[in-house]
Amino acid sequence: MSRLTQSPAWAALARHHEAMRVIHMRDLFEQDPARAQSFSYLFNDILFDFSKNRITVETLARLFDLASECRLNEAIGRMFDGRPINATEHRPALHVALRNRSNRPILVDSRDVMPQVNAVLSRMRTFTEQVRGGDWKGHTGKTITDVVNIGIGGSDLGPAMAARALGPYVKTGMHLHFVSNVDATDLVETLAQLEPETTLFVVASKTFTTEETLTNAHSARDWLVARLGSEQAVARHFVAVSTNAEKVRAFGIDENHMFEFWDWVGGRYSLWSAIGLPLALGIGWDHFEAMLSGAHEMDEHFRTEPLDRNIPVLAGLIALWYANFFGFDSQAILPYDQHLEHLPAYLQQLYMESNGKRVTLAGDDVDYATCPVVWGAAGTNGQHSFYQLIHQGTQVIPADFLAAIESQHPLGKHHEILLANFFAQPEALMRGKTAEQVRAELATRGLSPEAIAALTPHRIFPGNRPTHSILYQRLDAKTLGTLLAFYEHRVFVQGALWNIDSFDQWGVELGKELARVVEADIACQGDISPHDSSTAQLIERFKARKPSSH
Ligand code: G6Q
Repeated sequence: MSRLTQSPAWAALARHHEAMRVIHMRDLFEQDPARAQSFSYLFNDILFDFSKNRITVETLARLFDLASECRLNEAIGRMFDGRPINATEHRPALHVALRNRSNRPILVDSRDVMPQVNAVLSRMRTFTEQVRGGDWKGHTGKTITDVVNIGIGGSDLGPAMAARALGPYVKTGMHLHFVSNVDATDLVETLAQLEPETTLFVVASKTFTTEETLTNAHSARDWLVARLGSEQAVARHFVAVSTNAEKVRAFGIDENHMFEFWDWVGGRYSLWSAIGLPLALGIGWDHFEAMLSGAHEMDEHFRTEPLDRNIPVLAGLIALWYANFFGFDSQAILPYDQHLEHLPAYLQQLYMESNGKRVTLAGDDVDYATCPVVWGAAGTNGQHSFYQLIHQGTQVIPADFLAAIESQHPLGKHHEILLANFFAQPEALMRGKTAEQVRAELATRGLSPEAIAALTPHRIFPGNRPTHSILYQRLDAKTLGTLLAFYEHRVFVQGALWNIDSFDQWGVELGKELARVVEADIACQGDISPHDSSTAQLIERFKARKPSSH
């Protein structure tokens, strides 16, 4: 048994779960009229309402005991102090340094990283202002109107999600595009909308070795050179964001046009680094800095607030309570905010790449569940499809509901209707509908006793299905920064308690290696290397039937 499952706090939680398993939230709300206030937390103008969860004061006390036994405070301190918490790669995980607006020194190998962080931010600012102000011209002297980010995974999802989230703040006449998939459809259909003379490519890759990104970048470069008729054009139309200056040079991008970041920035935590450059080009420097400030405020809260008032700690502990004691293995992210439509995909990577691990830091198999499957879609669309399972399926799926008080596009009654759904769904999920209620409803509609008996089981809603409601004033850059940092730290809390490495990603690395072997098989004329018969059959069929033009 692991240290975690052997701990006294774990055993106490297991006993407490026996009691909580049968308690309905409906009753908890009825017994305590102040329940909403007791389990809600205001951070700036964001209300985190955690009251519709299967928790009591005692649950939280027991979870805090577990956090103390696991020395969560020390783990938080180690991250902020730049200790090598990414143990398998011997690196710190210092995304908090990227938005450290206080400039508190943060040391890596006894050297303060803040001067280099600030130097890159300052170069990003200058470049952003040049491009947006029209001082940076394309090869033929025209102003840039379109920015294409070429990157994948952590070098795509963050800026793509944030560019959509902050769409209303993107400069008029500036268009952001994101190409990630090596499927040529992604690049070809994006380029079809663009004029090379006014397009700037940002090649974003931490390693600058990722095959998908480099393949897309080379094809984009060929397109540009062919259209503008000169290799010289590359200098005015390509910049790079990377940790690998040598590879950037080898691609043909001048080092002066490279924006650096560092190996202590994880891909999925890199939005705050130069990976955010396309976003900054769209929304401008003030908004980009506001996003950093919003995240920094949440960082300071996480770093300094006692555990029992610490919002990401509370959310992380509640998630652990569900994953390990109730056995809920899925988590839905349901933004009632169209601008956050890419948030589920972004958080899917953040959670599942960080905490999708099966061994502890010491390399032992875990004897408890780790990361749930994370998924979701913008509300209200989901209500007309998968919410059926959330309400009445056999699984219980904790869900986060997010919405803004102020719409970015006030129009008629749209926002009131949207928010009515945002309030009604968590209420229904919590409350459910009993057999008595169903029978009474059907009786008022004049149904026969037989019809009522037949229909009742189908129309019962068990309720007791947990949700967090996160209600913010308006989705501006600062709020977005705060929300994203909240999620990063919540994921950290879970990983720290599970004693896993939340900052490596060997499963992703595997994908990068596997395809290269098969690529050689596809390219070769003769026999392919040994594979199982299924894989061999698929490769052979592709080779035999692919059009000769490919
Ligand atoms: C993120 C992952 C992964 C990574 C991509 C792109 O944490 O490591 O999603 O961001 O594989 O890698 P490069 O930025 O090196 O191209």
